[in-house]
Amino acid sequence: MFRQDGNGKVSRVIRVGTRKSQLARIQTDSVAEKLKELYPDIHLEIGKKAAPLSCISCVCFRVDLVVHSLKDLPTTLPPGFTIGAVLKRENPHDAVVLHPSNAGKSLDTLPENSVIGTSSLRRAAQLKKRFPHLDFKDIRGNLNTRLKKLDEKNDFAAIILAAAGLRRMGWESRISQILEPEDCMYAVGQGALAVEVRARDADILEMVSILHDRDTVLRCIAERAFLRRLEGGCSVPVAVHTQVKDSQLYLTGAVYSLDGSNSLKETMQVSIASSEKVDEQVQRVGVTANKIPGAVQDEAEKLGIELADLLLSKGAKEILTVARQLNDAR
Ligand code: DPM
Repeated sequence: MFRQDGNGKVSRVIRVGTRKSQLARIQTDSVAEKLKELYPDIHLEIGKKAAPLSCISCVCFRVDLVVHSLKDLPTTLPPGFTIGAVLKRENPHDAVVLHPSNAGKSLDTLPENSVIGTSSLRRAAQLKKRFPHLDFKDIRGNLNTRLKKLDEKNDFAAIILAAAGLRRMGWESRISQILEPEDCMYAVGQGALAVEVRARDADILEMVSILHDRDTVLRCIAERAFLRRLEGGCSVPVAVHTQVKDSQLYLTGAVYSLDGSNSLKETMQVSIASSEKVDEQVQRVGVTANKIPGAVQDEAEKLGIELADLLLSKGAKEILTVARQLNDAR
């Protein structure tokens, strides 16, 4: 679709889908702004209609791309869709947001039986083990709702949220503590934004691919391959930590029982020294990154699979099956 302005200048119209929440709008706007800077001649139309995952097939508002938090995207996308860009990861760690009455405290120094709000099995499992004096309760709703529930009631002493989401919302000043991997490892894909497009829209795919950040893509391919091999969805107690250093990609992955008493954690690494071989159109764990050498992406994917296989050989399947059953029965 094209659009003509008052001076007769023609520009391509790119339709961008978004969701209602403030975080979704902020994330969509930030990617739209980047695209606008890189391609001044396009006209971006940001849809008001809600566009859930892969609603880009909806005829009602046929959008060209949708911005998501990568951690909310399944490791296998519905046929016809792909992640055309994974943007440079922000702080991937979890953060503690305290009730104002607890200012100055940390998870360590909060009183016995203080209630911590999170509905993430991954966070609860790790933190229960590490901070046994604390209680954990579900807290639901979008970020605005959660912060309101924390501040305006006395139900929670603190809540745990992703640092990246807090920063995007402009609430960085509420972060009292960033959780280090020793306390709590993050979720697969956490802190990275993803642009979902139609796999066959070659023009759009090419347009957004410039947004890819190489290190983030490789880390997230490894993390997603790990999660997929474990057959974990977005709501299993699985956590990761990745690093790129001296052309090596390091992946630490772990699985937990719901109370964290039982866990498996291992680290593996692989060389990702650059190779010149250009990639064809291949999707790996839902990601298409044509400009990043395919051989290196393959290494990242293999790393995730091999680490998962190592944990599976040590009993990861049993831990996750029990966790899933107990959680479903709650
Ligand atoms: C997923 C989880 C949560 C979100 C599970 C997990 C947290 C749910 C909760 C898969 N998606 O992390 O173990 O706290 O009850 C979500 C957030 C962001 C993306 C908010 C958050 C923003 C950060 C980002 C919800 N999805 O985790 O605080 O882009 O990574």
